Amino acid sequence: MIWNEKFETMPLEELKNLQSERLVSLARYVYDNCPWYKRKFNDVGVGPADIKSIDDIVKLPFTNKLDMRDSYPFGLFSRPRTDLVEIHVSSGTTGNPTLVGYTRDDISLWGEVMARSLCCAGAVPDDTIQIAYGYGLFTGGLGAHYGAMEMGLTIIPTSSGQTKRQLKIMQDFQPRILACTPSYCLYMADDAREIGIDPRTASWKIGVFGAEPWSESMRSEIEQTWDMLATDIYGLSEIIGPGVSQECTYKDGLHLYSDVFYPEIIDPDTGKPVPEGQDGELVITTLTKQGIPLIRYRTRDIVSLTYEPCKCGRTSPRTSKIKGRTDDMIVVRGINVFPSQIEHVLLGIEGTHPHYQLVIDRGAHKLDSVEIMVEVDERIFSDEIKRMHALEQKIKKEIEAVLSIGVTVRLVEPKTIARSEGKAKRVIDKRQL
Ligand code: DLL
Repeated sequence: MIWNEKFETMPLEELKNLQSERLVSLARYVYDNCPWYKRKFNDVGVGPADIKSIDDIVKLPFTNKLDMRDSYPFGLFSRPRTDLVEIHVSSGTTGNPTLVGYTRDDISLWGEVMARSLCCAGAVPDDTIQIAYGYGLFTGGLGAHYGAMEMGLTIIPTSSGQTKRQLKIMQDFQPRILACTPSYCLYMADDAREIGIDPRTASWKIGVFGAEPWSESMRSEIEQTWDMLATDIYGLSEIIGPGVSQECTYKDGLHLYSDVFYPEIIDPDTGKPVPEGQDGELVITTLTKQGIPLIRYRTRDIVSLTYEPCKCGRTSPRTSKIKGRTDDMIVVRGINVFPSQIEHVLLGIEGTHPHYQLVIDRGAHKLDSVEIMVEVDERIFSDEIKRMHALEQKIKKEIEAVLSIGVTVRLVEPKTIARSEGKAKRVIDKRQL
């Protein structure tokens, strides 16, 4: 399969009927097969018979990451462990990790939505894809792999890391598609130059980048550096992995496969829906998954959603790029700070790189301090102190204007900030909150 024309271009009214049918079966399925859901439904006094259409979804309770951790390992599953053919784990900072498992049909679904995504990004069956997302418990590598298999691409499963080898493989086999985190893609440009490769001559012409937040400015930087089309892919392990939504070549929002993943956008504080086009927390119900179906799962990711038709002809609703998280947002001296705001400023300043790290600390006077380490060009770093100081002040002034809090800026040499071959670590919070 290359894409699913029937479901991806279905008139909205028909789509709604399909979603309704699927929700009715889902409510019955989890109630009958997962004691955890039965209890949860009973607690709020709702049963499968109350669910007659997709509009009834609001009667059902939300689920969240804590529910998954508390029922670790298999409490939220609707199928016995013996029906699962694969298990993945999403890393967490505290407590139990989040375990997800797939039946054979779930893996087929994953392959299909990832194939839809690769096609949406512009891949064609004759293409070769280099998959530099990590393979293993992380869902990035294998998810992209199943989609590429489904679509019939030639796969180079390099996984993440060993950058020089990635570059050699790119030069030798000339893949047109690259799948990895956006920060790793930029990181590879440094190594390319170091070994004498001009990134603009690389064979990669389409990037399928996700797993971490990245801004429009970072997109331009990647596109200019590598002379490629950089598209955004979104997903999360709990729902399926990568392949929940993906940008088409118009790059005007991410097409969310709502025939299988039903989206709602809510106000994170009240749980109530927000009007179309407004920012809120993305909540997803997996309409057809078998192993660990999730009902109204709170992703904590902030987006807006539109049902306006797209120029590409797909009717699926589109989300904005992920604008932040309800939980990763850092609050400093009472002000909400999103790392993406800082990235945006840096990308607009000549000589700086989007490699940065925020270090937040709480001093003796109980005042939070924010230090921003920013990598700058070699050329600037070896310049006179006076010029470096001026650049530091410029960055400081611009960031303070955007964040409305005082910060210190420290310029550091290229490659000072620890690189990740997976998701970039942007914030070090030393406060004991
Ligand atoms: O990151 C799945 C994935 C792999 C998506 C490869 C795309 C590509 P988790 O490790 O469970 O799964 O992390 C999910 O990462 O809730 C978002 O906060 C963040 N995230 C994923 N994609 C994007 C994106 C994978 N395109 C969490 N933009 C999600 C911003 C993203 N954030």
